[in-house]
Amino acid sequence: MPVAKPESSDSRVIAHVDMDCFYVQVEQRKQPQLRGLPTAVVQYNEWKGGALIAVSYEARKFGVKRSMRGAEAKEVCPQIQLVQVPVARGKADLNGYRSAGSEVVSILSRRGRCERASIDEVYLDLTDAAETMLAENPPQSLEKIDEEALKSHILGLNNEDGSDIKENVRNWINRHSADHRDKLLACGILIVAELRMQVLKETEFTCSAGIAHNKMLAKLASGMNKPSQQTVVPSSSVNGLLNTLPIRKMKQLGGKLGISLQTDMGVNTVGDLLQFPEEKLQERYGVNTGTWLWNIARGISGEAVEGRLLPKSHGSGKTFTGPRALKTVPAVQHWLNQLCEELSERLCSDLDQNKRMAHTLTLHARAYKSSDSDSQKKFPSKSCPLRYGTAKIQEDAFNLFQAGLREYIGFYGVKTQGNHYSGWGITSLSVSASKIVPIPSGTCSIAKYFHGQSTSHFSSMQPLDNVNGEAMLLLPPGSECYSEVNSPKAEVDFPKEESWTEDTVPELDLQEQKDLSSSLSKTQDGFTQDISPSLLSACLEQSQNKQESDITKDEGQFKSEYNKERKGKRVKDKGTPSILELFKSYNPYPFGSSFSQELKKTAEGTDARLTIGLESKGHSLAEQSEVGKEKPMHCSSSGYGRDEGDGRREAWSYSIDEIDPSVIDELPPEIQDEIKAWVHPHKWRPNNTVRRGCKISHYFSPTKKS
Ligand code: DCP
Repeated sequence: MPVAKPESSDSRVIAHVDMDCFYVQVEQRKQPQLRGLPTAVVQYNEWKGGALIAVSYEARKFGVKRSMRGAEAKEVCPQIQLVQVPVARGKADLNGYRSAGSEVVSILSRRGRCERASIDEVYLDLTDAAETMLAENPPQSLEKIDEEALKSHILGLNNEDGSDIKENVRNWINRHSADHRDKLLACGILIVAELRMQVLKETEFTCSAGIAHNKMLAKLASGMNKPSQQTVVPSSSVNGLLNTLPIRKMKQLGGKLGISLQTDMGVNTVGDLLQFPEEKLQERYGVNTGTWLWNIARGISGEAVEGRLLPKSHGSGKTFTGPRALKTVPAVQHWLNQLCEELSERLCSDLDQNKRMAHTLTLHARAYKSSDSDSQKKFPSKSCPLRYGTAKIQEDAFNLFQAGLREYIGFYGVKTQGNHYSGWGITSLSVSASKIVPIPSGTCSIAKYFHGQSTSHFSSMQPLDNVNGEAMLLLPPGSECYSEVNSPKAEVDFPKEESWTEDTVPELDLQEQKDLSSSLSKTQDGFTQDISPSLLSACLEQSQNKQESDITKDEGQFKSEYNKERKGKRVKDKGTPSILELFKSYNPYPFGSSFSQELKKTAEGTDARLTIGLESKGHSLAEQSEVGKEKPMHCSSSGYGRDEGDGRREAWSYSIDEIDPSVIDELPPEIQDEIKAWVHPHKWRPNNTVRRGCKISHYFSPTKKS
């Protein structure tokens, strides 16, 4: 459900930048001979020339639409150039488009806080830049206003008297009598025009933009004048813009809520909402949604630009329409393996490049049953904690699928029909990784120790109440299953996610992505405490050699970002993040074993020890270890599945004196505090006996040699 957020300030300058016919532009950059020609990108599916997923503006003039297939487009525009989307693993490969989007983001983010909303859309908060310009270099002081800015469309600016449009825009920008908010927007016009020209210069792509005082209005405006133009919404023209706007066109009102407003309240345009007092809307839709509706009718939206250059989730999906529907379990498994392989690759590169880890794996599918009275039943989406490593993701995704299928066709259906066609078909499959959070810098080094070890799953997520019992039966032991079908979050309409690879079918894919992201992304809550170094190892395997230098290079920057983030969150966090928590999440023994940690301090101080060990079958290995001996301890793994049998784990035990204080700096700040608190009053002696400059990982080496 939408949530009303108070307007943080009514003098913000927000831009929404949307690339024009984005995939077409990317393909035209690769093949410059296509520039200026009617062109469309078709998806990977040769049936009737493939479905169009992006159409150039030249082709649109001929009536070519995204809903068409290639053959149909040729009928209305015989000279159309059809370019097939790149293909990998038998499906669309969107990596090229994704990185082209990143090029644009890196330029746009130079002038203000930047939120990447999808593969080709960005929000910018330009308030500071506009305030600075107004204070130091206001438009009136400029010798020349750039042509691109003069081409802006300013809503409410009357051009009907035949006067020179550009001259009107120039006057509007230069008005001395304008209020502060309009003056800021005038600066926004100049800044956005400049950014768009810079994008064109550096990437060869054109884009369009909306400039307003909030995200909602900026987004509405960006699509009003395309391609390669910008539209401005001064506050005086908000009512005019919203009055006639069909209610379902508003973000978050395309679904059930919009339908209810139309059918139950007779609201067809946003303006129609104005007649209802806030209390009435709250009565009908709840306090939050009621207030939100009351606000949007007046163009009020407090939603902040998030300052996020990276996607909130990664996903990989494919559609199997018509005769391509998957009708056997092995066929589904084959495709799931492909999708998971791609997802895993992306997760690893995200970890490698951005030091971020995802925590939740979700499987979505669309299905039909050929003979069923319950044909409306949806294939349930299923989630579980995400384990890194392609094989593990494949295994878990397949188990999620089986859980979903069992729920969809019934327990006995699955049992008796096995792999044979049994009247069901899968028309789309997707896997996604969400709850992506940055990893604190210290764990990079720690993670190296865990390289190659088997993993269990890790997650801070608590199972939902409505976990499906049957589904649980099919999940790997130790995995929780989260059913998203009944999740209240599923109704929230979220912007499409950036990092999707989908073999697209125009009529459903983006909406599906939105639906999916809505059910997943809302839970993203910044930092979590359950850092699981072993998860990292699966990816670190892939870039082991490179990693050493990368980590060293990035740690400083990452640490400073982490510290910055933590500063804001510390007060809010429930409980104190703890190194103990950190190690608790590394639990390779879901059954019968658990982690134990202890810090043994003695009054004398020199015997103080940091011990991190594993308990097995009720015995703490740390306890078995003779305090003072540094011999690593081992026990057998009883982890599930393919991890069985490879497990030998160690306990670590150090005298406080042996720990180089400098390595503590590698840990997240609250853990540093905690360790220092342990040591104090035992006294922390910086010039102790230890080797300075070694890494925290040294202390986790199974063959510690001091
Ligand atoms: N896309 C897709 N499947 C869809 C819709 C879009 O694969 N059903 C891809 C192709 C588009 C890109 O996403 O180029 C961005 O989508 P937009 O909706 O922003 O549309 P375009 O950028 O193509 O055109 P416009 O200039 O109208 O924004």
